[in-house]
Amino acid sequence: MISTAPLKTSRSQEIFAAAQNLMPGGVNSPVRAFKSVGGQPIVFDRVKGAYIWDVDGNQYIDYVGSWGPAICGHAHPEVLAALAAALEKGTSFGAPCYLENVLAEMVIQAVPSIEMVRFVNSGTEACMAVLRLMRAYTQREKIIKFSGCYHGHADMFLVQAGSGVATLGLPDSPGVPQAVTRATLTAPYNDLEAVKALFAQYPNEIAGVILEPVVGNAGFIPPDAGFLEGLREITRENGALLMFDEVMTGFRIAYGGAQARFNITPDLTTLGKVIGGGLPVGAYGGRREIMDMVAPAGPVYQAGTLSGNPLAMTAGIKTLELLQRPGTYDELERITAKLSQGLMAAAREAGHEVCGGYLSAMFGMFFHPGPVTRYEEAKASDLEKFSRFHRAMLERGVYLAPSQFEAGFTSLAHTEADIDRTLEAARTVLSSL
Ligand code: KE4
Repeated sequence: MISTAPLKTSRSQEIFAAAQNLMPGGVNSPVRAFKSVGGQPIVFDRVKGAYIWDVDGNQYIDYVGSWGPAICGHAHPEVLAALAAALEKGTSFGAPCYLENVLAEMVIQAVPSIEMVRFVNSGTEACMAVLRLMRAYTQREKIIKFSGCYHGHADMFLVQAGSGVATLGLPDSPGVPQAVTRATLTAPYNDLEAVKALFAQYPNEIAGVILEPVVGNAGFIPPDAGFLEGLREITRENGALLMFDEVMTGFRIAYGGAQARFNITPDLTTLGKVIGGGLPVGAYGGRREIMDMVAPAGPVYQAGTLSGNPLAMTAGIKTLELLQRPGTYDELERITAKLSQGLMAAAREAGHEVCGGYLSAMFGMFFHPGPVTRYEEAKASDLEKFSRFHRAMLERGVYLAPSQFEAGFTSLAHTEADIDRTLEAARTVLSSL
């Protein structure tokens, strides 16, 4: 049954209260604590398809999708069946396994920039490793990232990062040595002149540029026309590398990622989320001459106990097989367009100034007259109104990402009826927000 206000959350409250004595903030990842939207964080019990249920039995239409992995719908029967079979053979080998070849070949065939790939266990690990590789290959130390972009929680990226860092207002987390962040330069997203200026200021010192080709960690912010092409040209002119962090956009914006959709070939790419089908997988890959530097083929060290484990490989393989089915991305684009356009129309009809949009199965909306082309503008949106919107939608059975500085995610399991029900709830909420 889809929830209606007010939510019964007594069991969530009980469990969350106990959790706060066991784990920092009661969570294992900050954004889950609802700090930026306020109100009682929800403790969940199970997921299936487009839905998620909390421990009080409330059902929600889920637009978080575990932050990206659930693009085929949660607990897809074919993924579960493949995992059940794989479980019979054990959970981890810590040794080469054929399934790693299978997923590696699928990723290499799908992603234009990847000639060779290394699997790790999270997006953070992938971004950490690829940065080490960029520095080793170029023998330069500085990197350029963009304010509001999030590349996991490794020290060198926690400079004007997005996602939970933005949510918590921790532009430079305590504990991050200045010596580390000194080599991290930042520019506003969509600002090519700022990037050119940094290269002019630090000639021959910048190993490369790392970015989310479509931003999902400052809210949803797509690249301006020419931005990605401009970065490709500037990095080439300066002997620097271009790295697309496609942990979120990979296999979501298109089967080949944002780089396929925008027809840009970066030197290196990171992946995560979808390629694990809900189990812990990250990956980095790119040109063979660069990847050949990674141990044990080359001197750049990186390792991981559970990297390439058979369960995660199995879930990833089955998920990509499902995504290869004809019409998948047309359907994702169609259902997401209806949702995104419907949400903004409902907001405008209720007199709210909003902007936003969607690309394939990723969407976002700011309470801001627009345009929002960079994090600085996103921060100027009406965050308080977003918090009220989020809570009211939750009480009507719609689970949106609990922060303005996140994106929304649809899946192949979201139906017309789910979208209609979401828009009906939005019209009710927005008319009295
Ligand atoms: P993980 O270490 O969380 O697997 O990946 C880090 C990462 C790297 N790059 C991009 C573009 C990402 O979006 C992420 C992680 N995304 C967040 C959601 N904005 C994960 C959710 C969370 O932190 O709980």
